[in-house]
Amino acid sequence: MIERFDPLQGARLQVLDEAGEPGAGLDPGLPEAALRAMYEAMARTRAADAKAIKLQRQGRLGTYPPSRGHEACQVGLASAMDRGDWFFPYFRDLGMYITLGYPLADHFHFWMGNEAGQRTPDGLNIFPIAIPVGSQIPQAVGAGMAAKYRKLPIAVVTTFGDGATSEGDFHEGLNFAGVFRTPNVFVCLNNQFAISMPRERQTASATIAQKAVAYGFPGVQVDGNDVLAVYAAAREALANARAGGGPTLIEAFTYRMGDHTTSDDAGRYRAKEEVLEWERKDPLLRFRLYLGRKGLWNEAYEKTVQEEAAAFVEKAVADAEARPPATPEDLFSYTYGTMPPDLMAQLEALKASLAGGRP
Ligand SMILES: Cc1ncc(C[n+]2csc(CCOP(=O)(O)OP(=O)(O)O)c2C)c(N)n1
Ligand SMILES: [Mg+2]
Repeated sequence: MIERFDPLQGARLQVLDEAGEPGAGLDPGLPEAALRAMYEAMARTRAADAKAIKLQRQGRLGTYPPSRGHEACQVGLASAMDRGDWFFPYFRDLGMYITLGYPLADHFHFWMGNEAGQRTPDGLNIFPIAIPVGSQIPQAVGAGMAAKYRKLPIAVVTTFGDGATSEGDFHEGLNFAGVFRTPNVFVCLNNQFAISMPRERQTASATIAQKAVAYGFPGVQVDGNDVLAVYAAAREALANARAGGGPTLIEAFTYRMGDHTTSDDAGRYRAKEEVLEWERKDPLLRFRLYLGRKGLWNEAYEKTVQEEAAAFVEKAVADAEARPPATPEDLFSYTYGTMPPDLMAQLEALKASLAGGRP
Protein backbone atom coordinates (compact mmCIF):
# COMPACT_ATOMS: atom_id res chain seq x y z
CA MET A 1 0.00 0.00 0.00
CA ILE A 2 2.87 2.37 0.84
CA GLU A 3 4.08 2.60 -2.75
CA ARG A 4 0.67 3.92 -3.82
CA PHE A 5 1.33 7.11 -1.83
CA ASP A 6 4.30 8.74 -3.52
CA PRO A 7 5.63 11.58 -1.35
CA LEU A 8 7.15 13.24 -4.42
CA GLN A 9 3.60 13.65 -5.73
CA GLY A 10 2.46 15.14 -2.42
CA ALA A 11 0.38 12.05 -1.51
CA ARG A 12 -0.61 11.42 2.10
CA LEU A 13 -2.01 8.13 3.35
CA GLN A 14 -5.25 8.62 5.25
CA VAL A 15 -7.62 5.78 6.22
CA LEU A 16 -10.14 7.81 8.25
CA ASP A 17 -11.39 11.21 7.22
CA GLU A 18 -12.23 13.79 9.89
CA ALA A 19 -15.72 12.32 10.23
CA GLY A 20 -14.24 8.89 10.99
CA GLU A 21 -15.28 7.45 7.63
CA PRO A 22 -12.78 4.94 6.17
CA GLY A 23 -11.65 5.43 2.56
CA ALA A 24 -12.65 2.71 0.09
CA GLY A 25 -10.44 -0.37 0.41
CA LEU A 26 -8.19 1.20 3.05
CA ASP A 27 -9.65 -0.08 6.36
CA PRO A 28 -7.13 -2.62 7.75
CA GLY A 29 -10.09 -4.63 9.11
CA LEU A 30 -8.82 -5.07 12.65
CA PRO A 31 -10.86 -7.22 15.04
CA GLU A 32 -13.10 -5.41 17.53
CA ALA A 33 -10.89 -6.24 20.52
CA ALA A 34 -7.85 -4.72 18.81
CA LEU A 35 -9.77 -1.56 17.91
CA ARG A 36 -11.00 -1.17 21.46
CA ALA A 37 -7.49 -1.76 22.83
CA MET A 38 -6.20 1.02 20.58
CA TYR A 39 -8.85 3.47 21.73
CA GLU A 40 -8.24 2.59 25.37
CA ALA A 41 -4.48 3.08 24.95
CA MET A 42 -5.15 6.49 23.38
CA ALA A 43 -7.41 7.46 26.28
CA ARG A 44 -4.84 6.28 28.83
CA THR A 45 -2.15 8.25 27.06
CA ARG A 46 -4.18 11.43 27.10
CA ALA A 47 -5.04 10.99 30.79
CA ALA A 48 -1.44 10.22 31.75
CA ASP A 49 -0.18 13.22 29.79
CA ALA A 50 -2.60 15.62 31.49
CA LYS A 51 -1.61 14.19 34.86
CA ALA A 52 2.11 14.59 34.17
CA ILE A 53 1.60 18.30 33.44
CA LYS A 54 -0.36 18.74 36.69
CA LEU A 55 2.34 16.92 38.66
CA GLN A 56 4.97 19.20 37.15
CA ARG A 57 2.97 22.29 38.14
CA GLN A 58 2.79 20.94 41.69
CA GLY A 59 6.54 20.34 41.84
CA ARG A 60 6.09 16.55 41.89
CA LEU A 61 7.63 15.89 38.44
CA GLY A 62 10.41 17.63 36.51
CA THR A 63 10.35 19.28 33.10
CA TYR A 64 8.00 17.28 30.88
CA PRO A 65 7.29 17.22 27.11
CA PRO A 66 3.53 16.94 26.50
CA SER A 67 2.21 14.35 24.01
CA ARG A 68 -1.33 15.64 23.39
CA GLY A 69 -2.13 15.38 19.68
CA HIS A 70 0.40 12.57 19.14
CA GLU A 71 -1.76 9.71 20.45
CA ALA A 72 -2.62 8.29 17.02
CA CYS A 73 1.05 8.27 15.95
CA GLN A 74 2.19 6.60 19.13
CA VAL A 75 -0.61 4.06 19.59
CA GLY A 76 -0.84 3.24 15.88
CA LEU A 77 2.88 2.57 15.65
CA ALA A 78 3.23 0.59 18.88
CA SER A 79 0.16 -1.52 18.03
CA ALA A 80 1.79 -2.54 14.76
CA MET A 81 4.99 -3.78 16.45
CA ASP A 82 5.70 -7.40 17.35
CA ARG A 83 7.10 -8.58 20.66
CA GLY A 84 10.58 -9.26 19.21
CA ASP A 85 11.00 -5.85 17.58
CA TRP A 86 13.20 -3.21 19.18
CA PHE A 87 12.27 0.38 19.94
CA PHE A 88 14.62 3.38 20.17
CA PRO A 89 12.50 6.21 21.55
CA TYR A 90 12.78 9.96 21.68
CA PHE A 91 11.57 12.13 24.52
CA ARG A 92 7.92 12.58 23.47
CA ASP A 93 6.70 8.99 23.32
CA LEU A 94 4.33 8.46 26.23
CA GLY A 95 1.75 6.52 24.17
CA MET A 96 4.45 4.20 22.82
CA TYR A 97 5.37 3.22 26.37
CA ILE A 98 1.77 2.74 27.42
CA THR A 99 0.87 0.66 24.36
CA LEU A 100 4.00 -1.51 24.53
CA GLY A 101 3.13 -2.35 28.14
CA TYR A 102 5.97 -0.49 29.82
CA PRO A 103 5.01 0.29 33.44
CA LEU A 104 3.69 3.86 33.59
CA ALA A 105 5.09 4.23 37.13
CA ASP A 106 8.59 3.66 35.71
CA HIS A 107 7.99 6.23 33.00
CA PHE A 108 6.74 8.83 35.50
CA HIS A 109 9.69 7.96 37.73
CA PHE A 110 12.08 8.89 34.93
CA TRP A 111 10.41 12.28 34.46
CA MET A 112 10.60 12.69 38.22
CA GLY A 113 14.35 12.76 37.69
CA ASN A 114 15.25 9.21 38.61
CA GLU A 115 17.47 7.35 36.15
CA ALA A 116 16.32 4.02 37.55
CA GLY A 117 13.05 4.85 35.81
CA GLN A 118 14.74 3.88 32.54
CA ARG A 119 14.93 0.23 33.58
CA THR A 120 13.28 -1.93 30.98
CA PRO A 121 11.48 -4.99 32.28
CA ASP A 122 12.43 -8.37 30.79
CA GLY A 123 10.61 -9.07 27.57
CA LEU A 124 10.43 -5.41 26.49
CA ASN A 125 13.01 -4.28 23.96
CA ILE A 126 13.13 -0.56 24.63
CA PHE A 127 16.30 1.52 24.66
CA PRO A 128 16.67 4.45 27.09
CA ILE A 129 15.06 7.74 26.06
CA ALA A 130 17.30 9.90 23.86
CA ILE A 131 17.34 13.54 24.96
CA PRO A 132 20.08 14.68 22.52
CA VAL A 133 17.99 15.25 19.40
CA GLY A 134 18.49 12.57 16.74
CA SER A 135 21.12 10.56 18.63
CA GLN A 136 18.83 7.51 18.75
CA ILE A 137 18.80 7.22 14.95
CA PRO A 138 22.35 5.83 14.39
CA GLN A 139 21.90 3.67 17.49
CA ALA A 140 18.76 2.15 15.98
CA VAL A 141 20.59 1.57 12.70
CA GLY A 142 23.39 -0.17 14.61
CA ALA A 143 20.82 -2.43 16.26
CA GLY A 144 19.29 -3.06 12.83
CA MET A 145 22.71 -4.01 11.48
CA ALA A 146 23.24 -6.38 14.43
CA ALA A 147 19.88 -8.03 13.76
CA LYS A 148 20.88 -8.45 10.13
CA TYR A 149 24.23 -10.05 11.03
CA ARG A 150 22.46 -12.40 13.40
CA LYS A 151 19.74 -13.14 10.85
CA LEU A 152 17.04 -12.28 13.40
CA PRO A 153 13.59 -11.82 11.83
CA ILE A 154 12.95 -8.57 13.71
CA ALA A 155 12.50 -4.89 12.92
CA VAL A 156 14.00 -1.92 14.74
CA VAL A 157 11.82 1.14 15.17
CA THR A 158 12.97 4.62 16.04
CA THR A 159 10.94 7.79 16.51
CA PHE A 160 12.04 11.42 16.24
CA GLY A 161 10.65 14.85 15.48
CA ASP A 162 10.79 17.07 12.41
CA GLY A 163 13.62 19.01 14.06
CA ALA A 164 15.76 15.87 14.26
CA THR A 165 15.82 15.66 10.46
CA SER A 166 18.28 18.58 10.41
CA GLU A 167 20.79 16.68 12.53
CA GLY A 168 23.75 14.91 10.94
CA ASP A 169 22.71 11.79 12.84
CA PHE A 170 19.51 11.57 10.79
CA HIS A 171 21.34 11.71 7.45
CA GLU A 172 24.17 9.40 8.50
CA GLY A 173 21.72 6.90 9.95
CA LEU A 174 19.41 6.82 6.94
CA ASN A 175 22.30 6.72 4.48
CA PHE A 176 23.83 3.72 6.23
CA ALA A 177 20.45 2.00 6.51
CA GLY A 178 19.85 2.46 2.78
CA VAL A 179 23.25 1.13 1.74
CA PHE A 180 23.16 -1.90 4.04
CA ARG A 181 19.38 -2.45 3.83
CA THR A 182 19.02 -2.70 7.59
CA PRO A 183 15.62 -3.73 9.02
CA ASN A 184 14.78 -0.24 10.31
CA VAL A 185 11.52 1.65 10.40
CA PHE A 186 12.15 5.37 10.88
CA VAL A 187 9.13 7.27 12.13
CA CYS A 188 9.24 11.05 12.06
CA LEU A 189 6.53 12.69 14.13
CA ASN A 190 6.27 15.87 12.14
CA ASN A 191 4.41 18.05 14.63
CA GLN A 192 5.20 21.23 12.65
CA PHE A 193 7.57 22.69 15.24
CA ALA A 194 10.95 22.13 16.86
CA ILE A 195 10.35 24.22 19.97
CA SER A 196 9.51 27.55 18.25
CA MET A 197 11.09 26.73 14.87
CA PRO A 198 8.36 26.06 12.27
CA ARG A 199 8.68 23.16 9.87
CA GLU A 200 9.16 25.48 6.83
CA ARG A 201 12.39 26.77 8.34
CA GLN A 202 13.60 23.27 9.22
CA THR A 203 13.89 22.00 5.65
CA ALA A 204 13.23 23.24 2.12
CA SER A 205 11.88 19.79 1.13
CA ALA A 206 8.14 19.76 0.47
CA THR A 207 7.80 16.70 2.74
CA ILE A 208 10.01 14.84 5.15
CA ALA A 209 8.93 11.48 3.68
CA GLN A 210 10.53 12.32 0.32
CA LYS A 211 13.98 12.44 1.92
CA ALA A 212 13.87 8.61 1.86
CA VAL A 213 14.00 8.69 -1.93
CA ALA A 214 17.53 10.14 -1.79
CA TYR A 215 18.63 7.31 0.50
CA GLY A 216 17.22 4.69 -1.82
CA PHE A 217 14.28 3.31 0.13
CA PRO A 218 10.54 3.98 0.45
CA GLY A 219 9.15 6.97 2.30
CA VAL A 220 5.50 7.66 2.99
CA GLN A 221 3.66 10.54 4.56
CA VAL A 222 0.68 9.49 6.65
CA ASP A 223 -2.02 11.43 8.44
CA GLY A 224 -0.61 11.30 11.96
CA ASN A 225 -3.99 12.06 13.53
CA ASP A 226 -5.44 8.91 12.00
CA VAL A 227 -4.50 5.89 14.11
CA LEU A 228 -5.45 3.41 11.38
CA ALA A 229 -3.28 5.16 8.78
CA VAL A 230 -0.27 5.06 11.09
CA TYR A 231 -1.03 1.43 11.93
CA ALA A 232 -1.40 0.38 8.28
CA ALA A 233 1.81 2.07 7.14
CA ALA A 234 3.80 0.80 10.13
CA ARG A 235 2.49 -2.76 9.79
CA GLU A 236 3.60 -2.90 6.16
CA ALA A 237 7.00 -1.26 6.81
CA LEU A 238 7.68 -3.56 9.77
CA ALA A 239 6.76 -6.72 7.84
CA ASN A 240 8.98 -5.61 4.98
CA ALA A 241 11.91 -4.93 7.33
CA ARG A 242 11.52 -8.30 9.08
CA ALA A 243 11.44 -10.08 5.72
CA GLY A 244 14.77 -8.55 4.62
CA GLY A 245 13.21 -5.87 2.41
CA GLY A 246 15.15 -3.01 4.00
CA PRO A 247 14.17 0.24 5.71
CA THR A 248 11.23 2.62 5.37
CA LEU A 249 10.75 6.23 6.47
CA ILE A 250 7.28 7.12 7.71
CA GLU A 251 6.41 10.77 8.21
CA ALA A 252 3.44 11.10 10.53
CA PHE A 253 1.95 14.51 9.77
CA THR A 254 0.53 15.85 13.01
CA TYR A 255 0.55 18.77 15.43
CA ARG A 256 1.85 19.27 18.95
CA MET A 257 -1.26 20.48 20.78
CA GLY A 258 0.59 21.44 23.94
CA ASP A 259 3.73 23.39 24.74
CA HIS A 260 7.12 22.04 23.73
CA THR A 261 7.78 21.26 27.38
CA THR A 262 6.40 22.52 30.67
CA SER A 263 9.10 25.24 30.44
CA ASP A 264 7.68 26.60 27.17
CA ASP A 265 4.80 28.90 26.24
CA ALA A 266 3.75 28.03 22.69
CA GLY A 267 1.28 30.96 22.74
CA ARG A 268 4.28 33.22 22.04
CA TYR A 269 4.95 31.75 18.61
CA ARG A 270 1.74 30.07 17.39
CA ALA A 271 -1.59 31.57 16.37
CA LYS A 272 -4.64 30.49 18.40
CA GLU A 273 -6.58 29.88 15.17
CA GLU A 274 -4.00 27.34 14.02
CA VAL A 275 -4.28 25.41 17.27
CA LEU A 276 -8.09 25.49 17.06
CA GLU A 277 -7.94 24.19 13.51
CA TRP A 278 -5.94 21.19 14.69
CA GLU A 279 -8.30 20.71 17.63
CA ARG A 280 -10.90 19.70 15.03
CA LYS A 281 -8.54 17.00 13.77
CA ASP A 282 -8.22 15.51 17.27
CA PRO A 283 -7.04 11.89 16.88
CA LEU A 284 -9.25 10.58 19.70
CA LEU A 285 -12.35 12.27 18.33
CA ARG A 286 -11.76 10.85 14.85
CA PHE A 287 -11.27 7.30 16.10
CA ARG A 288 -14.29 7.60 18.39
CA LEU A 289 -16.44 8.59 15.38
CA TYR A 290 -15.15 5.53 13.50
CA LEU A 291 -15.88 3.24 16.45
CA GLY A 292 -19.34 4.79 16.73
CA ARG A 293 -20.05 4.00 13.08
CA LYS A 294 -19.15 0.38 13.79
CA GLY A 295 -21.36 0.28 16.88
CA LEU A 296 -18.31 -0.07 19.13
CA TRP A 297 -18.63 3.22 21.00
CA ASN A 298 -21.33 4.78 23.17
CA GLU A 299 -21.49 7.07 26.22
CA ALA A 300 -21.49 4.18 28.70
CA TYR A 301 -18.34 2.71 27.10
CA GLU A 302 -16.70 6.16 27.15
CA LYS A 303 -17.45 6.53 30.86
CA THR A 304 -15.86 3.14 31.58
CA VAL A 305 -12.80 3.99 29.45
CA GLN A 306 -12.30 7.32 31.23
CA GLU A 307 -12.72 5.79 34.70
CA GLU A 308 -10.33 2.98 33.90
CA ALA A 309 -7.77 5.43 32.45
CA ALA A 310 -7.97 7.65 35.54
CA ALA A 311 -7.48 4.66 37.87
CA PHE A 312 -4.56 3.41 35.77
CA VAL A 313 -2.87 6.81 35.98
CA GLU A 314 -3.51 7.35 39.70
CA LYS A 315 -2.07 3.94 40.53
CA ALA A 316 1.07 4.72 38.51
CA VAL A 317 1.53 8.05 40.32
CA ALA A 318 1.10 6.38 43.72
CA ASP A 319 3.60 3.65 42.77
CA ALA A 320 6.16 6.14 41.43
CA GLU A 321 5.89 8.40 44.48
CA ALA A 322 6.15 5.47 46.90
CA ARG A 323 9.65 4.66 45.69
CA PRO A 324 12.67 5.71 47.71
CA PRO A 325 14.27 8.99 46.58
CA ALA A 326 17.20 8.94 44.16
CA THR A 327 20.64 8.52 45.70
CA PRO A 328 23.84 10.28 44.56
CA GLU A 329 25.07 6.88 43.31
CA ASP A 330 22.16 6.83 40.86
CA LEU A 331 24.05 9.41 38.81
CA PHE A 332 26.57 6.68 38.01
CA SER A 333 24.63 3.45 38.14
CA TYR A 334 22.64 3.05 34.96
CA THR A 335 24.90 3.70 32.00
CA TYR A 336 27.42 0.85 32.07
CA GLY A 337 27.05 -2.83 32.95
CA THR A 338 30.52 -2.56 34.51
CA MET A 339 31.51 0.95 35.44
CA PRO A 340 34.82 2.13 33.88
CA PRO A 341 37.67 3.05 36.28
CA ASP A 342 37.42 6.84 35.78
CA LEU A 343 33.75 6.83 36.77
CA MET A 344 34.50 4.49 39.66
CA ALA A 345 37.05 7.02 40.92
CA GLN A 346 34.54 9.87 40.57
CA LEU A 347 31.94 7.89 42.50
CA GLU A 348 34.44 7.23 45.31
CA ALA A 349 35.32 10.94 45.38
CA LEU A 350 31.65 11.87 45.58
CA LYS A 351 31.06 9.42 48.42
CA ALA A 352 34.07 10.77 50.31
CA SER A 353 32.93 14.34 49.87
CA LEU A 354 29.38 13.50 51.01
CA ALA A 355 30.85 11.76 54.06
CA GLY A 356 32.56 15.03 54.94
CA GLY A 357 36.03 14.02 53.79
CA ARG A 358 38.05 15.69 51.08
CA PRO A 359 37.75 14.20 47.59
C1 LIG B 1 21.48 17.81 19.96
C2 LIG B 1 20.46 18.66 20.65
N1 LIG B 1 20.30 19.94 20.29
C3 LIG B 1 19.36 20.71 20.90
C4 LIG B 1 18.58 20.18 21.89
C5 LIG B 1 17.49 21.03 22.55
N2 LIG B 1 16.21 20.59 22.05
C6 LIG B 1 15.44 19.73 22.74
S1 LIG B 1 14.05 19.33 21.94
C7 LIG B 1 14.44 20.31 20.63
C8 LIG B 1 13.52 20.41 19.44
C9 LIG B 1 13.16 19.09 18.88
O1 LIG B 1 12.18 19.25 17.88
P1 LIG B 1 11.64 18.01 17.09
O2 LIG B 1 12.76 17.15 16.67
O3 LIG B 1 10.74 18.52 16.04
O4 LIG B 1 10.80 17.18 18.20
P2 LIG B 1 9.53 17.71 19.02
O5 LIG B 1 10.09 18.33 20.26
O6 LIG B 1 8.79 18.68 18.18
O7 LIG B 1 8.72 16.50 19.33
C10 LIG B 1 15.66 20.95 20.83
C11 LIG B 1 16.28 21.89 19.88
C12 LIG B 1 18.79 18.84 22.26
N3 LIG B 1 18.05 18.23 23.20
N4 LIG B 1 19.72 18.09 21.62
MG1 LIG C 1 8.69 18.76 16.11
